[in-house]
Amino acid sequence: MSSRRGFLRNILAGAGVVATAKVLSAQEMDMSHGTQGMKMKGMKEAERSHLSPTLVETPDVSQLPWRMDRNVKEFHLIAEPVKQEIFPGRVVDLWGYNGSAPGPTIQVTRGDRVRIIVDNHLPEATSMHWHGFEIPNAMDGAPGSSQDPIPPGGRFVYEFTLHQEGTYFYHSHMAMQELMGMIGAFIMHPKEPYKPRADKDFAIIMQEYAILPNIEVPNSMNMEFNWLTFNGKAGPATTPLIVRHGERVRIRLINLGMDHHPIHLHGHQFVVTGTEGGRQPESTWGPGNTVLVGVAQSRDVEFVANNPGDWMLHCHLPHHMMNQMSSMVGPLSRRNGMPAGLDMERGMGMLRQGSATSEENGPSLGRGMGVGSTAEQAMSNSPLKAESTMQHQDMPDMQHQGMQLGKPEVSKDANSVPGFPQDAFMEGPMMAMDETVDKPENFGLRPGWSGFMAGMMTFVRVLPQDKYDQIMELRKKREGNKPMKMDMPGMEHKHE
Ligand SMILES: [Cu+2]
Repeated sequence: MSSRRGFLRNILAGAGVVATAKVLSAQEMDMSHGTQGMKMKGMKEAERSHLSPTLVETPDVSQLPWRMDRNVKEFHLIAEPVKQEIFPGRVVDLWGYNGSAPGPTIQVTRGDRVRIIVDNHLPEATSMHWHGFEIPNAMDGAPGSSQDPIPPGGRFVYEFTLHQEGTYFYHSHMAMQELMGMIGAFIMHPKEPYKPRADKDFAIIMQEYAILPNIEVPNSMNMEFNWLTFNGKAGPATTPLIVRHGERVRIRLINLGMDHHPIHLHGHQFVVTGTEGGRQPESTWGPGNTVLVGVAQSRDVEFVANNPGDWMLHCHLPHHMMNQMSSMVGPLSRRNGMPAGLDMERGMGMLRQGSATSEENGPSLGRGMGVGSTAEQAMSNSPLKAESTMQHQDMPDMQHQGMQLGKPEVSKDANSVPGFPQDAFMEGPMMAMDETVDKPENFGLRPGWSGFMAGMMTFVRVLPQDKYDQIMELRKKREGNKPMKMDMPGMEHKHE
């Protein structure tokens, strides 16, 4: 141990100070640090952009800056507890890197010599695995077999040369820590762009958490996930992917959790051009619109955005298109005749007091010992009380921060239909929060759109030039208004 520490100290002494806290946009990285950037000074931007691959955007996740130490690209990752706002007002305690879960995105170019300093600010040991990397065994980050775990307060410095290309990721190799959020994208660019070149390149990391009402910490043992995220956000808090009509788009989908996710794109056919093992030969490309991204896998899809509009991109597992679902939500929403024995609010996961796992609440929230609630009852509908019309005014308690609370449309005889309601109170005007999630990328979406977005959902917005420019203009303004480092709170105090 002590000899390793000494060895590390030497490396660090040579390395000097680590990366500065500035967050760079993809464009800035291209200009200031891109491997191609130096020798192309003086070239017109348009010419240059055809020679280097498009930098990857990870909406809602920052880019990890680096510094050059002679010929080594040096990054600094800090494993630490983070507060992640996965949904407006829903701040949860996760574990991640440099202030977020997932951690910041790393982008390198094939052939790069890379050094990554990993500090452990967690209260327990961790490890850092480079998923799919063909690197020396000692750098693999497999705890116990290739190295000792990094103790709390400890540091390990990884260094290797990369000869691969593709959508890779880094993650803690401690199983339960993975379920606390500890993953980040690691993109290895080819030296020259693939043909046809992608005009836009995005990465999305999928994660799931079981976080019961009134609780801020995920239950990493629970298999009933009720918060599903793209890049650390549940819809409608996800940030749409903005593309120009006619552009070629690549989306890199990364999954590290307990579930597999069939990701579906509306309005287009795509081809799968890459896996977690890198680029796929073109002979394997066939059209599709849904790709199953299994655990520990990545999938690259590409398509030409030839169909203008705001197109949903989402996991197609119905329960993964929901937020905070706790139990049989639809039938629960009855004032009397609740199959699981509780009222509508609690059934929807809005627990105002008490523990979600208490004897009273647990079974009805679907968190019993494997048996249903003792209050479970037959599914046939009981007649509604005369004054109860399932309308807004009957739910005086249903005031929730940021929601617009429009009325759902239900037919007069709704209550005579077995199974009603299913989505009436879970999707639609009641759940809309357009203003709360307002941001440049959402500009111009249809009013009320947010009431229908939940869980692993976002948009690919295929826009005509003028609307595209409008959003880029708004984005520029927003970025001008706030200091860049705000995006990366974990970095602020960690570097001196
Ligand atoms: Cu899914």
